[in-house]
Amino acid sequence: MDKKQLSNILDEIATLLEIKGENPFKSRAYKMAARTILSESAEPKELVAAGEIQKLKGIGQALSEKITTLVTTGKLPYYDNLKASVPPGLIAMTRIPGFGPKKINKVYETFGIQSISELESACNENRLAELAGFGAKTQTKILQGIEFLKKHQDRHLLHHAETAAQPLFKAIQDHPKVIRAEIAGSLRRKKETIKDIDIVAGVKNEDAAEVMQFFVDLPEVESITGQGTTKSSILLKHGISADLRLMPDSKFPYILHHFTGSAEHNTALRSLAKKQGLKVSEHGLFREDEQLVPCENESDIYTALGLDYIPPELREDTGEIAIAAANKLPKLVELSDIRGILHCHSTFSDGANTIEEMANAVKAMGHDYFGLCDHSQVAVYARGLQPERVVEQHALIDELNLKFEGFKILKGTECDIMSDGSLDYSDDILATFDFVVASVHSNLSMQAEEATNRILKAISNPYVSILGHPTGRLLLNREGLPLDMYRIIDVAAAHNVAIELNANPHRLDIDWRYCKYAKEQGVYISINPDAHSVQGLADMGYGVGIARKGWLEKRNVLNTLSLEKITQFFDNK
Ligand code: DGT
Ligand code: CA
Ligand code: ZN
Repeated sequence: MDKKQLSNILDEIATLLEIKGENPFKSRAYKMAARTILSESAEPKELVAAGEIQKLKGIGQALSEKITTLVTTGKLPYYDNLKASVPPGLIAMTRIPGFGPKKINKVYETFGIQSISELESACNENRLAELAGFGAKTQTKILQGIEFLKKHQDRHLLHHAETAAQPLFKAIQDHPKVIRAEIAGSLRRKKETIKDIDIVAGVKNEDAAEVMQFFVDLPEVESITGQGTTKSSILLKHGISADLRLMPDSKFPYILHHFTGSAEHNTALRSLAKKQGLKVSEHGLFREDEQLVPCENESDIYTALGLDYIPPELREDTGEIAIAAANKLPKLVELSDIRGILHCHSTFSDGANTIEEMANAVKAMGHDYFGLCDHSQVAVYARGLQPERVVEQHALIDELNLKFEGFKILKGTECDIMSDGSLDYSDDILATFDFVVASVHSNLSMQAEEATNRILKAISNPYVSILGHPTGRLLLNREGLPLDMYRIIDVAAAHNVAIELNANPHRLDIDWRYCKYAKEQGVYISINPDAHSVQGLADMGYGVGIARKGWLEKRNVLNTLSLEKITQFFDNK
């Protein structure tokens, strides 16, 4: 059990305790322990072996014993019993946006509500409006949350799908009878949410049944929803479905291409092929006389259609086919183009690692700079920095910077954008930072016009260099502000403000669909992990995937600039 798994279980215990209405101190202790475990550099197994668990902050004897049992046996009777004692419908309710365990406990205790559909009926009958701590507004919010959940419940976040897909894919790829294999579908196209995992593989005909049997027998499989020799479908223990498609290896390029999609890209490609007297499908690329056009890989398929190779991320039918025909596809940004990391948090606000730990980790990634951006004062829930703490932090950064050579910590802030578009620090405080990221965290249920004006006012402040996670959305959880993003990009261009592509897989905000427009207007996109711990830095990969979906090249991404160039950009503000 790694620290992520352990920390998830501890978090789940905290939630279960809250749903049961137990002593809040108890659930808080589990929540804190979950965070502590995550912020440790050592894995739980090592900590247990060294007898270090109990020495960790906030972990007493009882908790340390439970953690030890979990880590050494992979099980914990206390956890199993706790889970069994809570009706499953109550646990399902935790997925309703804005409906937390405390409220779940309240409706259960008061009305005996045990499922989402019972909750929905109670709201429709106006029964929650009178309940203390609820009210008509909360009731409407719950109904909206249930609607949202219904709309999105069959989709999964990119990182969850990827975590679920990797061991599966690896097992198939390593199978001795598999000639080649690839992940296809929306996962290969790096979509921000995924309905199901698609894997394709080339095998010899006579091996197909054996490989399929191996697939459905994998330990990750919860249930089998279909089994054949060319296609099988399973439900994973993660709750995500996966399809495996097998073909003779000579057909591999065609199935890989077809099942990578998108369906819209395939349709557009099919009509282009038709004009050339060709037919393209999962079965192959055929001439009018039904002769197969031999292709060894995907690239050959595009070549046969007179196109440059189109990277999977671009296959969304947003103009990529015409551009590929004109040999004008962009050279998409890559993770190795990144020169520095901006917008991260430290223990000064709500991060789990110190500034020094974060900076060292960024330096170890081979980067040239690290832009720290702790929260501003209004963000009390995140221990936002009062002006005196800013001064203290800057002194510490100056001291740390003396130790580095060819690397620099930049003094940034993630300054809250207030409801009226003003900023949470006065201009004289903002002036003391090297750069300012301005973000919204509160009052996210505004109408489009008011919300857009709020952002426009904020980015018109001369100290703002980057607009952070513009809408404040949480994927599959809350919509965020309904912004007129084109107007915002126009104004950002006029004021020379960069826009963040927040790489946290729960956000991925700015949405990739707007990146091409930003690129055309000459607005820099800054790919920022918004990391709250050293582990969070790895989210950069998701950000780069989304940037590629948005057609971005190295020159469009702010943090591909050298330290000298980015300092110039910030100083010009
Ligand atoms: P999702 O919804 O996240 O699973 O997205 P995809 O793109 O993975 O969609 P999926 O799993 O339904 O199908 C995988 C690919 O198979 C899809 O990207 C293109 C191809 N495909 C599936 N259905 C159709 C179809 O009706 N027409 C065409 N042209 N292609 C299809
Ligand atoms: Ca899929
Ligand atoms: Zn933020």
